[in-house]
Parts: sequence; C-alpha cells; structure tokens
Amino acid sequence: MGLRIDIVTIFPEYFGSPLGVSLIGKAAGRGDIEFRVHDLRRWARDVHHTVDDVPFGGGPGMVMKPDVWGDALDEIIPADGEAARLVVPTPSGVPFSQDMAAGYAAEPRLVFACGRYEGIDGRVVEAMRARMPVDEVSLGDYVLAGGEAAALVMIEAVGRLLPGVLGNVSSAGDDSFGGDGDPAGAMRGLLEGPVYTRPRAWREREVPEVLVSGNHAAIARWRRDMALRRTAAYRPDLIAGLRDLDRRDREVLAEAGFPVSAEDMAH
Ligand code: JAH
Repeated sequence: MGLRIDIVTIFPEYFGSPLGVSLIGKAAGRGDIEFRVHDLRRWARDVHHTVDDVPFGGGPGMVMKPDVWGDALDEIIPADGEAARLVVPTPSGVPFSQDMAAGYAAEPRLVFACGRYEGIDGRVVEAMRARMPVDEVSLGDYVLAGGEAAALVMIEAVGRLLPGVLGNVSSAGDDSFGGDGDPAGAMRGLLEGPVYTRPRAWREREVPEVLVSGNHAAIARWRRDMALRRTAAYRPDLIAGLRDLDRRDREVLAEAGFPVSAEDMAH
C-alpha cells in the first residue's frame, strides 16, 4: 500500500533524473511510491498545442488556459477513481511545512499541478475544489519560473517520511524541524545545531569535548543549547512559538538576546 504521485507539467523530461535516484528512486523501484508524469500539452486543443493565453485585465506575461488544465485533471483524476489531493505549487499559496509533509505521506494519492508563466486560470482550482481537497502551496517568498522545482522539493520531503523509504528510519527524528514525525520530540520547533564526524581534530579544530564524553544526558543538553542558539540567531521568528522551556533553555536564550517572559516558563 504505497503512495501514488501524479505530476502534470509542460516539462515532463524535467523529472526523470531526480525521481530516479537516491532513496526516492529506490522506493519507486520497489513500488513503495509510484510516479506518473503527464505532459499537459496532450490535452491542448490546437495544432500548436497551446497551453497559455493573454491575461484578462491586462498585465505582463501569459496565463495557463482553464480548458486544457480542466480536461487534463478530469482524465487524470476520474470522479470514480481513488481519492486524490491536488497540490498546486504557487508563490501565492499557504507555506509548506514539515507537518504538511507528514500529512501528505499519509495520503493514498497526490497530484501536483505545475504551472508556468503567471500561473493557472483561477477557475481551475475553484472547479477542482468542488471534487477534491486542493492545496495551493508556497515554499517561501520567492518566485520560480514554474512549479516543477517546488513539486520536486515537496515530493522529497514527503518521500523520506514513507515507511521503508529512509535508509535509517530513526534519523528522520531530530533534524531541523526538530522532531518531524515525533510530536513529543525534544528538539521540536528548533533548528538543529552543528554535527561532527571523524577525525576528532581537523585543521587544528577539535570536535566539542562533550560529544566524545560518553555522557548522553550532557550530549543531549549540549545539542539543545546549540539548537536554541542557532534558532535565536537564524530564525528569531520561531522563538515565540517554543513551549515548555526549562531554566537552562531560558538562560541560553537570554544569552542569545531573548529574555523569556514568566508565563512561557515550564518551571
Ligand atoms: C512560479 C507557477 N514558493 C516557491 C514557488 C512555487 C511556485 C512558483 N514559484 C515559486 C511558480 C511561476 C508559475 C509557480
């Protein structure tokens, strides 16, 4: 019982290599994920395979035609078929998150509609919402040339959460976006700090002593300190959302310039 992912795009060739390699490629080889990539131009109506037209109301660029997208999605997601969620990458969408990736990994079927130009005629999402859940999703506040790269990012974030896809299942746990798939994870809501491997000394730089101490409690505390510091420095917007801070957490955050108020304290 795997995940089926359909991708609709005017650049089907874009997806070949990324979906064929690494953990996702192996999962697809085993049948844990099934990919189907569809060329939108198959549903174009004219000899030139036109998929875009000028925007009503004027303005720059072109807009993708609703009739072409409508026919494509009607055929790819038949009314009597398996329930599907339609995902439309767009800079005007809701921010994608680790929680959404976990939700997508639990779905039977995802369909990514990759727009180009100025986007897809607004009536397409409206019409599809009458039949299925539709998410317009952004990866951040920047504009790409189309939704393809964004779809690949989401597919990778979802794919690594599928049972059997990640080589080492436990390493999904305390990454930045701390405790993905682990609602009670100690690092939840924090960016992960630095990590180290051999050699112990490299270009005169020693690995932090605590990491070779064998003291697991001290190691966990040190990692949390580093995560708090990094989060304060790189993502100060996340600090207000942290819950259940202990005395040491508050000390570290205060040193990083974030005094924490009394009502946010666990004890
Ligand atoms: C650009 C269709 N937030 C990332 C993102 C996602 C999609 C697009 N741009 C940025 C995009 C042009 C056409 C989608």
